[in-house]
Amino acid sequence: MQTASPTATSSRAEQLMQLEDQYGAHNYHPLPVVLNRGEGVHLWDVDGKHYYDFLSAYSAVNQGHCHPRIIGALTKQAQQLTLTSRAFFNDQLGAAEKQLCELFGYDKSLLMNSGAEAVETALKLARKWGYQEKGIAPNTARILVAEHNFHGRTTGIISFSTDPDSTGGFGPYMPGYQVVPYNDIEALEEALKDPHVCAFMVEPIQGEAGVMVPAVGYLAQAAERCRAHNVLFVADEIQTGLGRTGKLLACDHEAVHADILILGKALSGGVLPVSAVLANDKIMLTIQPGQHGSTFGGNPLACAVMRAALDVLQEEELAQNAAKLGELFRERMRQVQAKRPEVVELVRGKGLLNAVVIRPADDGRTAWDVCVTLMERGVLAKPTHGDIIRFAPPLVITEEQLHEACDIIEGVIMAF
Ligand code: IF1
Repeated sequence: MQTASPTATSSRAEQLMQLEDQYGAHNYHPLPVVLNRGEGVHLWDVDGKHYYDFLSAYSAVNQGHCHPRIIGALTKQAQQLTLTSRAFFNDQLGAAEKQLCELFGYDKSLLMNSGAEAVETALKLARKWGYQEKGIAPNTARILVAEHNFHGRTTGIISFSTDPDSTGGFGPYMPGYQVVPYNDIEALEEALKDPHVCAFMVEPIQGEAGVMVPAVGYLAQAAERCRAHNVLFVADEIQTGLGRTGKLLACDHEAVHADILILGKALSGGVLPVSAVLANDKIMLTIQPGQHGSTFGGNPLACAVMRAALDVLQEEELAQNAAKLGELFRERMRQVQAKRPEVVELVRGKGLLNAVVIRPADDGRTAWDVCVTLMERGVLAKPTHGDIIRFAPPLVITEEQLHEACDIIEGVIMAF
């Protein structure tokens, strides 16, 4: 694939960006590229320019854009039955729930739509369990979360965010949460002594915070400390799950089996919103009929898509590919760091969830400027928190495609 030459965005692209500016909320600041086609690791803009996708819609497109198996399942089911609501049974949900429970090793699953909805579901389950099983006094349950967490954008979830951009101006906040430092067992142990604590929810690797990988053993020790204090260990694997870090789940790197597992994003291969919460009966059955739900949760279309997305993940051995190519990517980036230590501060990640921290240039140019130049050269990535570029291509990427994209990234950094 020849690399794209730098070109100004066309009038068509400008026109489409202007539409969003005029008629859309300004809750994002996208890179100035207007996409209209995706296939595997490839994206094209309205002018036909090619890009390698190194964001994967924040790990929702692990199986690659428009995977034929998943699109096939979507179009077949879409012509048969898309939504019944849970007022009735349908012929897709039970089989989808079974596949989830057998693949991840839990008694039961509860299907929702967005990741935030699954996170809220997990928090409600943890509280219910705390009252009914742990005997915590009504309305006094507390949930521990990690500093620099990202679990979604609802008013409940941002109540325990430590990011001013996520919380500013949205108060008042939901009580019942306590923030503990990430990757700090002693601090967690201290907080766990509070008998009102029913759960500790954590990302196995903090994505939005900048791909913060905890010390080896942290997840296993945290889970063990939670068990010792009769507190639920809740893993938010919405971004790190489904092969992204080189294992089916990031928790698998430490053989941790979370009491409550939260999945989303690539659960549908990026085709439509599907999320899920998995737990064993003693937790899941604390919610009885009429106590939780959602209009689209567990709809037949989402179930058909999810089943195909999970099949693709396993049959194409995407976790294994992520492990192998992730090592290669970090090696390539460390070679660049060795050549330009004044530009590349550090490289970190696991599997194909990686980040390169860019030192701002003397003239004020930042990671954003690197991403704009990457875009012009045909690689799409987005900075987070100013100086960190997250690189997360679809897990279907080949070694040849990875090297081609690394050549582009190296070229941009060497010229930065
Ligand atoms: C945005 C971030 C990533 C997540 C984890 C729950 C959710 C997310 C670990 C909620 C969602 C998305 C949200 C999107 C950008 C992206 C993101 F930058 F916001 F933080 F990936 F890192 N748990 N992450 O990563 O899932 O409700 O979005 O389906 O809000 O800008 P959702």
